[in-house]
Amino acid sequence: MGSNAADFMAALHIARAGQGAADAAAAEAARGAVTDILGQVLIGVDHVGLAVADIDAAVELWSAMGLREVHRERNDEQGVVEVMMAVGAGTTQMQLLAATSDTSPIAAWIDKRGPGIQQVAYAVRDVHAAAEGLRMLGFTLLYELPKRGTHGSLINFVHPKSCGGVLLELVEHIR
Ligand code: MC0
Repeated sequence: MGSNAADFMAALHIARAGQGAADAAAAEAARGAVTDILGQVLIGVDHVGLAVADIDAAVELWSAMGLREVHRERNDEQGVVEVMMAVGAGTTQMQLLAATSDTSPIAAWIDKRGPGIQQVAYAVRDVHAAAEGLRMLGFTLLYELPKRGTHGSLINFVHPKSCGGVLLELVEHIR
C-alpha cells in the first residue's frame, strides 16, 4: 500500500468487502487490515486540549513553566477561543480552550467537571480515512464530514462513550 489518501481509502474499501465475509477468519483478517491501515494513518499526538475558565489566566499558568503561546484564534462553530501552547520544540502542544457561549461544549464541560483535560488530539495523514477506518471498527464519529479546526485544519471527533471515556480528536493539517 502507498501512503497517500487515495491509497488508504482504496485499502479500506478492500477491507470492507472482506468484513462482510461469511467466513469468520476472513472477516477477522479484514478487521486486522483496518487496524493496520489506521496504524499508518495516525501520525502522533498533536495536542492535549484543556477546558479553562479564563484564557489569559491559563496562558499565564502554563507560560510560567516554560510553554510558549504560538497561536490564538476564535472558532465560533466550535464555541471556543483557543490558544496553542508549544511544549519544548512544539511538536506536541497544549491547547487551552475557553467557551465563547453558554452552548459551547467547553461551557458544558466546565459546569459539570470544572477545568481539566477535555480531549486528546491525534494528527492524522487523512481525516476521511481515519474516520472511516474507526467507523468500520465500531467507533462512533461525531461528524459525518470533517469540520474546520485550528489553522484551517480538518477535524472530526470520536465520541467518548465509544472510546474508553476519552474525547478523541482527529486533526489533518492542511499545508
Ligand atoms: C462529554 N462526556 C465526555 C466528554 N464530554 N467524556 C469525556 N470527555 C469529554 N470531553 C461524557 C459525559 O460526561 C457523559 O457521560 C456523556 O459523555 C454525554 O454524552 P452526550 O450526551 O452525547 O453529550 P454531551 O452533551 O455531554 O457532549 C459531549 C460531546 C461534545 C463529546 C458530544 O462535547 C462535543 O460535541 N464535542 C466535540 C466538539 C468539541 O469538544 N469542541 C470544543 C473543542 P455520562 O457517563 O455522564 O453519561 S474545539 C477544538 O478542539 C478545535 C478548535 C480544534 O482543536 O481544532
